[in-house]
Amino acid sequence: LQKSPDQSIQETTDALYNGIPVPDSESVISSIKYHAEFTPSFSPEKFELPKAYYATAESIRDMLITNWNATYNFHEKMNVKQAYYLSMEFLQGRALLNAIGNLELSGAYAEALRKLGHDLEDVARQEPDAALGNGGLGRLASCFLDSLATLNYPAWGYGLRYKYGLFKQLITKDGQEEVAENWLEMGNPWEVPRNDVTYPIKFYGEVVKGKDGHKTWVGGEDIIAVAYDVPIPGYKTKTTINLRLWSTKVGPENFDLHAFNDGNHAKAYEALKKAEKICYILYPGDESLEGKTLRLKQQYTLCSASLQDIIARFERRSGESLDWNEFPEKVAVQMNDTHPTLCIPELLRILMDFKGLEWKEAWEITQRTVAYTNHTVLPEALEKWSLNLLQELLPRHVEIIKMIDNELIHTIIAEYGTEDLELLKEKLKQMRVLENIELPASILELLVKPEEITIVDSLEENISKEVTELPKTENNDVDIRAKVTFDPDPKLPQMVRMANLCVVSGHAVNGVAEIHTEIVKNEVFNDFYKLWPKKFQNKTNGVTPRRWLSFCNPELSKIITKWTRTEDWVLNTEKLIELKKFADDEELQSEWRKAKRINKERTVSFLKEKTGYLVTPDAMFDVQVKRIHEYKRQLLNILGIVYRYKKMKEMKSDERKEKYVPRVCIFGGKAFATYVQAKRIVKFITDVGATVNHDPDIGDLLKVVFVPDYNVTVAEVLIPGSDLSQHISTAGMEASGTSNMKFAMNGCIQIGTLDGANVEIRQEVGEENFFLFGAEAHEISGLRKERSEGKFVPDPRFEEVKEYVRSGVFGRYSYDELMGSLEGNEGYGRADYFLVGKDFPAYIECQENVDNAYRDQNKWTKMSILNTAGSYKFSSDRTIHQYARDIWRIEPVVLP
Ligand code: B1N
Repeated sequence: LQKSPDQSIQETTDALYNGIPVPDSESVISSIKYHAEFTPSFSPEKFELPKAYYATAESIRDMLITNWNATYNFHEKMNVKQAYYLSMEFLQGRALLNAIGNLELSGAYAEALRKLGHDLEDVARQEPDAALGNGGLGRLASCFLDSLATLNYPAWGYGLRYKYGLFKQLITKDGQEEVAENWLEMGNPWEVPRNDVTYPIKFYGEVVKGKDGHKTWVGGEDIIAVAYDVPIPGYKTKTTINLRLWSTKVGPENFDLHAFNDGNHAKAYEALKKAEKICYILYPGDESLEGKTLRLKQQYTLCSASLQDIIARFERRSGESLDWNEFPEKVAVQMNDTHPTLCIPELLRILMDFKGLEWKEAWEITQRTVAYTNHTVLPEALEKWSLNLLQELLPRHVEIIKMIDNELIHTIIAEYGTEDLELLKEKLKQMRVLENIELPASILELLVKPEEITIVDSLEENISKEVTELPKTENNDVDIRAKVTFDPDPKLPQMVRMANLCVVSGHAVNGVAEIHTEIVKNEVFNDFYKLWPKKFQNKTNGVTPRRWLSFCNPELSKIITKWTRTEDWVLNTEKLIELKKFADDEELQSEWRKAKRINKERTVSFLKEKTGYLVTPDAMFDVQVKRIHEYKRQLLNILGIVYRYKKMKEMKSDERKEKYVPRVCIFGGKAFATYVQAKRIVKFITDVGATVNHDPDIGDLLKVVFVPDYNVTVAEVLIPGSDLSQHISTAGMEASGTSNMKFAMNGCIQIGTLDGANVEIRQEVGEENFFLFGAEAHEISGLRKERSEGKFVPDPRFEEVKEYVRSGVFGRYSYDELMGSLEGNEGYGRADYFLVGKDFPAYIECQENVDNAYRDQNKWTKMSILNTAGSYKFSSDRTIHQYARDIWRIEPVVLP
């Protein structure tokens, strides 16, 4: 080794610090060589893959840590307000090329590795995906981190370090199979274990009240949360923020040495196992309710550890001048959906039980600190936890949640008055945090005349006292009691509604696309919207243009830079609008098509490798990739394909070639393991592929490919290489969608419904550059009603396609159940709840328009260019600026 590692790192980082963008490849080489030699997890043989990857990653990590430290120290010194993004999911994908790209070191690293006998791309392919998330919600969190760092905002992410991320999907003859993926197996070069950053976490136990009235939560199970930091580099900036992921362990006192000495090893390790289990695995449900104790323990671990950490930092930074009322001026906590709701009672608990604040003060501080993002209106995805389970696991938090519920009840009574008790009762029932639980006694006291009933205890005592304990008198307070209270239905569980808790406690509530926010305000949380209209805001999602255009599509990026005459679009996507001017330019069009062709060829090799199918890049690539869910309507897509296939089969060869544009229909996505209907859809798609792809009549006119194990890395290949992308959810059900934005950026044209961010994408790219079809959100409930009353008359083409499937052309696996779910037939599914039948005719007609448009390649290319141009709005930089300004009230801090 020519140079000491310190020397070479210093030179590389000095170069960065002094604004010299490209350190020479020699210093990169010595840094890589150093790690190849001294990174202990590899045997000192030849410099081969995957060792070359780990050494390269470690060398980049050194630079990230230098910048991370500089950022941390500067934020600490400036003591500015900081935002914390709490999320149960971060879907980071691979980090190497992203970090190299953000540091603008692609050239130096490519050259250094070449000299060492490797190709940078090959080296990068060694990295496993960090899949600590299910889909859009987790990926959004990761895009936000990239934007926060890039825009120099003082902000951190907090999450959990799952040992196993999202399962790996295998596609077999039986459909989807799930396998655990151990992404940490070879070590994770991107994390820094902070063995000194630990916090105690408690479960179970009981609440005791001291003589002074002070509450303490004692006993139970104690574990320790330990921090793992992942540096997140910004693009073209030194700012490197932190993603702090918690893992769990137990202290030495929990190892039962006596049991071990007695030979009872299972007992000796019991506590250890329990603690480790918490961060073992990501819950693979996407928009489904999974009321398991382990999930609740995960949520609480995230909330408790993060809040303790945030509070410790606040205290340290405040020093002598500590003032808790200043807390919301220094801290903004964003809850990514309701999964981190427990940070509300946790913050209150710490403030009251440890910092000695009174309820009123603590409640006000909490409200000014936290804000909530809603990501779904599907009723089955709105989290509720059983009160009994919460009571057992977190008894002190239940007391606090009851106090919040109590505050809310007061607000509701103040709003609706006591004139119309029926109305009041209804509103209480719908809006309370606690579901199916009698009103607290203190509330009743408010409602009946004070001289008739006297209750002496304090507020906090009363809230747990049940109404039934009240003395019954003969006069009309009994009446009132009967009118406003209700006996909890013993057959129904008593629940805590997490979304209501978030809406009451947060100073801001936001939806993730305009149409979604309207539904949140006017339907799902309408009662709350009427109470606090100013709380509700829209923050349309976005995606990072670094990962999702610049790095994943270098071919197109070069062209964009050439025609906008600047690289600035990577930081300022409004520059993309510039492309509009040249949408008809033949030279640009020809370059644009060439880039698409190269990307499609990359997809061809990828599909060959992953599925064995060899497809032609001459065909239109028509892609639907997202989690498999009935509301996303992969079933509509595949039935459209089946209909097309049937029609093709009915034609003569010449006629067929005349009428249809060759297509490769690509699907990808994972189904929740216990979501039977979603798994049937996967199986159905692969069965259709197996028939169609081997049909000699059809040849290259139609291919149907299911890409196994769809993840961030797969998306980075498929999105740049597709022509058409499908976003066809039942209107009103997809909160936003974010892949629609990625496809638009990469010049793919969409076929879609007026749902989620599609509405805004269509507005920006222009109606004529978007294939729209289907029922609109405001029509859906009427259509469902019509359906359930048996008034819906299906289009004959829909009947025809179902009949064709049932006839057994694609085999006979479970198709009765699948097709049956589309009937207004009680026996199966939900009587086409997602309105596939209603939208089917409009969909297949719209697909004919797509074919016609594609035949005119100049027109299509123009549409493609205008999609990229119109995608400027969907940068997560824009979204993050809006959160920073409207919700968090934080300012960028540029490092000197
Ligand atoms: O969040 C994305 C949106 O773009 C999508 O439209 C939306 O479907 C997605 C429970 C969820 N909503 N809810 C979830 C994820 C995991 C889980 O355990 C619910 N994911 C979304 C980003 O806004």
